[in-house]
Amino acid sequence: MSEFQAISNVYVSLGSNLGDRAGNLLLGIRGMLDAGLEIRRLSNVYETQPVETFPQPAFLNMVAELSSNALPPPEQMMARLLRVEYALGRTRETPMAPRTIDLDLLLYRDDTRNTEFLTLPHPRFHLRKFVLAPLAELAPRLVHPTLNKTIRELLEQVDDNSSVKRWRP
Ligand code: PH2
Ligand code: MG
Ligand code: MG
Repeated sequence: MSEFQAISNVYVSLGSNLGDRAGNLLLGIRGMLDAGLEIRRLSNVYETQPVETFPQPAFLNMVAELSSNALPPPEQMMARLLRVEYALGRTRETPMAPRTIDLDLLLYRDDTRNTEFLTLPHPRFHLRKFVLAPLAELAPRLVHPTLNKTIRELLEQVDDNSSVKRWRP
């Protein structure tokens, strides 16, 4: 195998706005590692204003880049992410309610899917500055598989004026 591997193009967004937000992000990362998902790089952490939802506490958001080593297929990967969420006390009684942890599969290489269980690429991430800003740190030149624009272009063009700031504890 080549020593120089291509960028894996598998990205997960992490978000928390309930309880110990930074601690929950760390537990989310730990949970993904324990679930056998190899994380290659992490973005910085951002404090972000809630969007597309009723008023609620500010989020901490970040993005993880996964290594393609031993990567499970997308559905299995989503199932593992849901298990990590559940283990960290995530409930789904009220849609869009504040959450201890949210793990969203943004991109799985160039795969596209549209089932009840999983849509790929994530159908709204290109509209969300809280995803595009951390993702652009890791992969500015990555091309969105269906929109055919780079992450940097999507961030420059996004119609989202919500506050997204580097988090400093
Ligand atoms: N997640 C949502 C809806 N709105 N807003 C911010 N700032 N961060 C999030 O992670 C987020 C959101 C649905 O999952
Ligand atoms: Mg989400
Ligand atoms: Mg989610």
